[in-house]
Amino acid sequence: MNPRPLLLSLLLLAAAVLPCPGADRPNIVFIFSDDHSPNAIGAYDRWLKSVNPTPRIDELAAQGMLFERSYCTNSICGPVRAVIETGKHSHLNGFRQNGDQFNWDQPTFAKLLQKGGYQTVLYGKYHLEGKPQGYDDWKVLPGQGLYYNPDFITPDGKVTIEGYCTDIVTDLAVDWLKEKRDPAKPFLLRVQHKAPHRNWMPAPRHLGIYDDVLIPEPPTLFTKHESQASPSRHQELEVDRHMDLNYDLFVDLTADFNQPPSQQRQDRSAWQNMQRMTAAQMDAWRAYYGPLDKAFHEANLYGEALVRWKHQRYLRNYLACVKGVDESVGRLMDTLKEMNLADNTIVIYSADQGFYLGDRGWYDKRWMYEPSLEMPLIVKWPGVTSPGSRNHDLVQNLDYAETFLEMAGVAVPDDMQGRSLVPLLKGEKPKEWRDAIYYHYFEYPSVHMVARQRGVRTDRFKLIHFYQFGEWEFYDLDADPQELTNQYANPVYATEVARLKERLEKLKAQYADDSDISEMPKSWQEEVRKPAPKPGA
Ligand code: SGN
Ligand code: CA
Repeated sequence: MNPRPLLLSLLLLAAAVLPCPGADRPNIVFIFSDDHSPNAIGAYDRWLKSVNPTPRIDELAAQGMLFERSYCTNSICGPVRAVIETGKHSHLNGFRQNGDQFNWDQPTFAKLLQKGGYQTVLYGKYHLEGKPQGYDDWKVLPGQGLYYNPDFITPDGKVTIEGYCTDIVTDLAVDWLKEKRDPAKPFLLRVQHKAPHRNWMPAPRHLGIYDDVLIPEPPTLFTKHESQASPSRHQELEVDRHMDLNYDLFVDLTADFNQPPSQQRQDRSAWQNMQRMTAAQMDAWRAYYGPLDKAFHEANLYGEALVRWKHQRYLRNYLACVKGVDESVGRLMDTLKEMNLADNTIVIYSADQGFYLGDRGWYDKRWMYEPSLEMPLIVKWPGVTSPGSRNHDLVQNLDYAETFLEMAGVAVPDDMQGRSLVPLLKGEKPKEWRDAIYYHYFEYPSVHMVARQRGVRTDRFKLIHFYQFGEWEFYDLDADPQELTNQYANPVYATEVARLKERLEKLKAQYADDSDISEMPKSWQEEVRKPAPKPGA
């Protein structure tokens, strides 16, 4: 037998199954911000659209695919990121809540990409603690990171970089693209912003950019949560009762930053950020906020008028932070074009979860209600995603690792729990795409006091179980997209409620979530109101 044809077929087979080492595999730029609600992205066409908050992200959406039903698995920073690294739910990857320590020794998609011949780089906020593995270069913010003149942890130790965090992280990425990458290899470049996370501190050049605009209010700013389970009324994230004028909105903060604030505030981010400002940065802040504070004190507001004023100030600051992120996306796209990389580079924009921008009267996230369950997701893949397309399938951060691997032609491990989005990006509608997503939030009691919850969401219905309290909620999202009327006890929905309960059990089994849910809430006094640690302790 002539061995030639056999050899040829073996070579062809190898070429089909092994990732090809050439530079023709697509590069991936993954831009990930923190707490950026789809409501604050123009392309999502929601209630803040008139403000035109994100012209450059909208440009990305016009060139790629926008996911309308993109949801997180556990609406809080570290856990969402751990799921992205591993393609596994929180109960399996071990990072259930902020403050947990990510086990970097477990398999991650970045390690697999690296093995598959990709250069892998991570800059900015990661919030997983520990030394990142799977990255050729990394510079990450410790913990939440700071907006002004932040520290970075690097393979060579800690460095402080002067400037505004969003700009610095973008500079690191642009510099890597221009000066450091190996042009012979495809790459994964992760650009991860702190913005627009609390405390919403804009760059000096963006202070006041929305002062001439009356920011729209969400329709649920004054919702009372009357039909909801009790946890909705016993949280600590209301614009009215919990958003602090001084700490969150900087009223009078610029006037006395040289005086140590109360012990409780010293270890919190706003004060640390103020302390770090250069004289020029602080002057810009005083010049901007000083006159506004004076006018605020003179107006002597209370009740609903005060809530409305806080909401305006909150969103002006938040959207000014978003502006920095939007400019970053623009700079990265411009750089790729300038370097002739745009045609072979996939650009992804996403954020770790949604955020309440006054929706339901709240700020922050954590709940399974839509404003915090959602994650923005926009993907431009030249030659693959149809420009300006919109996908309506149920997708999650659980799918990202698998997606990156398939994009790079690297095999997806069997124990990852999500599904690659590549077919969806190609415009295909795979048979048996998931018809429900599973959610489990663990961090309670903790800051903002949002109860543990888990649940299931289908196209049309949502069931939430506040299991420590034995309470349930059920929504018909078609009839009630704002989730204002809990239909759990309504006999009209009894069959659907029973069906979703069953679905929840099946998902629990499918994802092997055997978390102990019998744990009862610990006392607020004992767990949350512990004295603040001493600075430096
Ligand atoms: C900090 C914030 C909270 C926020 C958590 C989690 N307080 O504790 O408002 O919910 O982080 O955010 S702050 O005083 O630091 O602003 S996450 O996005 O990192 O999960
Ligand atoms: Ca976050």
